[in-house]
Amino acid sequence: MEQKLRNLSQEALTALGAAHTPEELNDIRVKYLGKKGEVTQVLRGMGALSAEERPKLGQVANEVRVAIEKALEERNNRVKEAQKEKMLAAETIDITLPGNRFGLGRLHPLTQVMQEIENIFMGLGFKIAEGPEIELDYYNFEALNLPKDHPARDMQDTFFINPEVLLRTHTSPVQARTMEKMVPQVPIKIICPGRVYRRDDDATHSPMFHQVEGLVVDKHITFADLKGILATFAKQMFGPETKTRLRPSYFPFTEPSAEVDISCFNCKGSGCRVCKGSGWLEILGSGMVHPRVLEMSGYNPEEVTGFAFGMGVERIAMLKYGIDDLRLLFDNDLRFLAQF
Ligand code: 2U9
Repeated sequence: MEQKLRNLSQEALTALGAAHTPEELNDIRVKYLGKKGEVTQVLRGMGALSAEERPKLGQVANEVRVAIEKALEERNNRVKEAQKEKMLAAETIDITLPGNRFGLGRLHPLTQVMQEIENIFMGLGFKIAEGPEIELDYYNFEALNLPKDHPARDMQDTFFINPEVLLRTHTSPVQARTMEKMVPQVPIKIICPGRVYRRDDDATHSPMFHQVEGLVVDKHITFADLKGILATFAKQMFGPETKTRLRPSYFPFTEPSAEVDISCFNCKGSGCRVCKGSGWLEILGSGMVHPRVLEMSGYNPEEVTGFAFGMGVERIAMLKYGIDDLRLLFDNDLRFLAQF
């Protein structure tokens, strides 16, 4: 019986050495020291022993019990400690690691160019005027000297919503509305930035694009004012060395009309890839407001005159940044946009 106790003790201590969880430890405690445990069973069997054998064996049994209990406690402490260490290791936060940076957003290149144009004209005393993108045929065409049967309407392929309502093909209706609202007051000195729509879609045309148009109406406004303002704009937008040249042109809402070219900012006029060898780049259209247009909104063309101009923002952005396909501006590919 004594040998059996010693064997059990050895067995229990070996099992404890291999236990790694509180559950395993508890199972071992129950197996050897529980009410029906193996050591307990041996102790119960002691009644059958003789009076001489009993104290001796009692002592051994007690030693075995104490040894197992002690080993249990020690192992329990070790297991708890190991679990705590494992938890701490798993929960470690290295506060010296660099954080995850948020990518900084930026303005779309078109917005940047638009704001640059707006700032230049605001610096020259212009106010910003805005109007609806869904427009009446009247303000988009009629009030701009483009009656229904006018052949010049063919110049713009229009998205009509119904025969009287359309997506504006230029921001000119904003100027027409402003004149109608202001008449007979002068001066008017506004720029009209915004989206416009035309049925056109290729590497240099988009069905939606952006314009900035301008209008000045006052007494004694001449072609020299037009030239001075637009030359100043060109220098501020493309650099102080920029030269301007005017070429005769035709628009139904201006007379006379002129296209404005700037000296190529890339080759300074000697001819290169950007200006296709000519030394000049077309940047906008302009002209003196047609007397009929002034009359349509109630101004007397004998008393006031005006000049107007218009530019495509995408074209300006493409020239300025050397972009060769307009569609890049609308694809929203961050690899492209992040370059500006
Ligand atoms: C009113 C009177 C006159 C606006 C003008 C242009 C010339 C012009 C084009 C440039 C490139 C449009 O984006 S584009 O295709 N525009 O050339 N626009 S004069 O003239 C006006 C406007 C409103 C009441």
